[in-house]
Amino acid sequence: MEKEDVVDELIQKVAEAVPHISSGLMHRREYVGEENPSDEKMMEADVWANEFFKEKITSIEGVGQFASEEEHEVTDCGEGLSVAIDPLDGSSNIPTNNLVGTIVGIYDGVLPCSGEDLVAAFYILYGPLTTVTVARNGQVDEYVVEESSGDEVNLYLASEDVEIEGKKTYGFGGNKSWFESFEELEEEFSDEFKLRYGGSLVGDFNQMLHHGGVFGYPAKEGYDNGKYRILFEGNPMAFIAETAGSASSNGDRSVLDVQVDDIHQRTPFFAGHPDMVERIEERAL
Ligand code: AHM
Ligand code: MG
Repeated sequence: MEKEDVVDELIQKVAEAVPHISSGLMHRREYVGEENPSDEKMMEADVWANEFFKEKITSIEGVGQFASEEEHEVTDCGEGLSVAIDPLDGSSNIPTNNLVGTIVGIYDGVLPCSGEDLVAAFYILYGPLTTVTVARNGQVDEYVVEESSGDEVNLYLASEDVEIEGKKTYGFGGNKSWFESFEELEEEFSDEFKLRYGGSLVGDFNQMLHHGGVFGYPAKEGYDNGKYRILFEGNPMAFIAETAGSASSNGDRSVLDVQVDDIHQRTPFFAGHPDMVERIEERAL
């Protein structure tokens, strides 16, 4: 199968899972007493969504590897592209019914590999509308997912060739443990820009994508490499940001340029207007 067709099928298969995932969250909001490879508590919904997506994705012809934020090892499943997924990003938002998402990176390389090997990336946002935001072939498009009959869904193109414009909002995670230099920078930003922060990478990034500005999660005390996992979160979102005409950074250079040696490697993460990202690079680290 051509790589383009594999990407198409991945988007379609993950979107088809949306009604099942949305309706299944209600009864899976308890923590299961286990930790994921990043030593974070797993909710029943995390485990269940991972299994569901894994089955769908590994059965696609043209997918060669599958890796998940919720699994220690990479699964080999044939020949072809490598898929890295954060099945439920922001799952700590589920009990309060705030935004969550699913993030998918599609790499043409053997995992772990760097963001330069990404051929496409997309995220699902489970919001008032469920949307799929896709970056590929130099363009970002946003689709609304609508359930149709049986297991099928329709994807309606809502915004074509989305570009990140302007500097309206800012938002940064991890505020209890920021380093002093970052606190100073945040104070400056709070005088100039409007704060929007919801505790979900997908939700917060999506807001920045539409309003313009910057979103990030810096290195902080106890987390010298930040919180986000580069393969499942940092790279796909950086790829979407850069494809939408803005910048990404780990505080020093584009997230996509960072060498990745470990499946669960973390990274500081910033994405948004190039001027704002540049100010972070100058001051924060
Ligand atoms: P998760 O994928 O395990 O849910 O973790 C990532 C989430 C992001 O969506 C969000 O930006 C961040 O963790 C919030 O972190 P914190 O709880 O430190 O504010
Ligand atoms: Mg996540």
